[in-house]
Amino acid sequence: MSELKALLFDVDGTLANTERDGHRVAFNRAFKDAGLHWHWSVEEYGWLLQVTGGKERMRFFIERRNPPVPAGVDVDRLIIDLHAAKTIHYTQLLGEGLIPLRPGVEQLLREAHESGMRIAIATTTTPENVTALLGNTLGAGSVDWFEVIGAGDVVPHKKPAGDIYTWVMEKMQLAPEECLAFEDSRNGVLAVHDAGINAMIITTNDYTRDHDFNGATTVIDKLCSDGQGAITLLSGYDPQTNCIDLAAARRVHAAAQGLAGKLTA
Ligand code: XBP
Ligand code: MG
Repeated sequence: MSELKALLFDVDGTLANTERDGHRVAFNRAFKDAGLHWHWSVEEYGWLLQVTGGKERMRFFIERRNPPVPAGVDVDRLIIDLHAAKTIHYTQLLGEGLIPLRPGVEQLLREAHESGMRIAIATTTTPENVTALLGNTLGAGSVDWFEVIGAGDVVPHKKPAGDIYTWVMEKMQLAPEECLAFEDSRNGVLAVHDAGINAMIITTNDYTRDHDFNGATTVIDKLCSDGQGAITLLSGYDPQTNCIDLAAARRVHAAAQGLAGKLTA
């Protein structure tokens, strides 16, 4: 059996609930600044989340919803400019400190960092957004806890393709069976599997609760119990804990390899 050597984290929806009150709000501000009469409601944004990547999501919106686009505007240019403006709005929103990490995330990251467990990021979002989230929640310097940050356009195909996970593992010289991934969405599950990784913990959120998580090792509603209650196991292997720490992460990793219960301390 392969030993667990690294934890690979998705960002949006997994480390923090960034989509509804972060990315969505930033997109709407960018649309307004550009004089566009576009607005993404909470519900509409849930539908748009089927496409990962902000630029790709705007293109999908234009193609499928046919919103008013000023005459003579080059759509490719418009998307690039809107996305740049959106990134500025998003990082400003994070700077206001209104988007916290999800329960248990800081605890697990700190334990991993302090004990020398290798950690990395595998996300479709823009690199500046990752740095801003980590800096504004865990503090300046926390970005250095991560051996590799795989983000945004560094790979040609975003999730559900596995490219970003493959890119991260190549940089870290890791095999898929040495990794445990943390995701929150169906696109995340598909990306993790496409990269050949079997072990994964899903933490659901309001936008992803009803997704198909078939193939995930453990599906729970949060990493740790909080003021709202205990962890609920939604499907898969029961990590038998109220907080996913490194010991629980190792159990899930072992379970994914079909060796649940055989792991020695
Ligand atoms: C995250 C995304 C991203 C963000 C926006 O997906 O889909 O597109 O919504 O980021 P995942 P950018 O959590 O599966 O990585 O606008 O910076 O692309
Ligand atoms: Mg996500």
